[in-house]
Amino acid sequence: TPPLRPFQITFDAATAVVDPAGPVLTRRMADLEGLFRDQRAWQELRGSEKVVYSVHSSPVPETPRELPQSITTISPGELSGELFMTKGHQHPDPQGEIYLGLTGTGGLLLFDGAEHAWLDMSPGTIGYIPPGWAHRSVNVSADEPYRFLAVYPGSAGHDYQWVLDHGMGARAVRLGDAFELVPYGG
Ligand code: PAN
Ligand code: ZN
Repeated sequence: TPPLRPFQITFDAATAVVDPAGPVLTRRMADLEGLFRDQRAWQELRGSEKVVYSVHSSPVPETPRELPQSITTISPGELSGELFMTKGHQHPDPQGEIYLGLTGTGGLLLFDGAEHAWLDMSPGTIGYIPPGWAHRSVNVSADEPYRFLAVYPGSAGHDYQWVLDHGMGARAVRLGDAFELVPYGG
């Protein structure tokens, strides 16, 4: 592929439309196997058409030295109290990443294999993900989508099995009008 020329990308924070557009990914319950605490409830809903989250990417490719970007939108919702979330992953080539909150309220759960961390995210917040920290995003609002922009090194890669093997250190669970973090296994 020829080197990229400088170009402009516009996005609409209200709709997640990226122009020019790259790949769009849609995640439903069926795509989230083994991630929610209540596996029985997940089984019952695995055929659901409801979109848990979507990812709109720009056309910048995931290749070394490039800086791809994507906008993730997580629907409001929960499964047996556990808030709607992304799968979460580790970058096999440990490199940093930044998230910028666009709309709604959410959280960035990070886990380095021993310790977890939580960053509150809202419009204007930059969440910094240091190299070596697995990361998952959560929508903490009961009625509004949570949307953020991610910028990451094109050679970082995405390891989803790591989260299935190691967990994320904690889970975000609804508690009245708010939420709490509970131990991953509990
Ligand atoms: C983000 C994530 C995006 C979707 O662009 O890929 O929010 O989450 P999952 O990839 O965990 O399904 C990012 O962190 N890229 O590196
Ligand atoms: Zn990432």
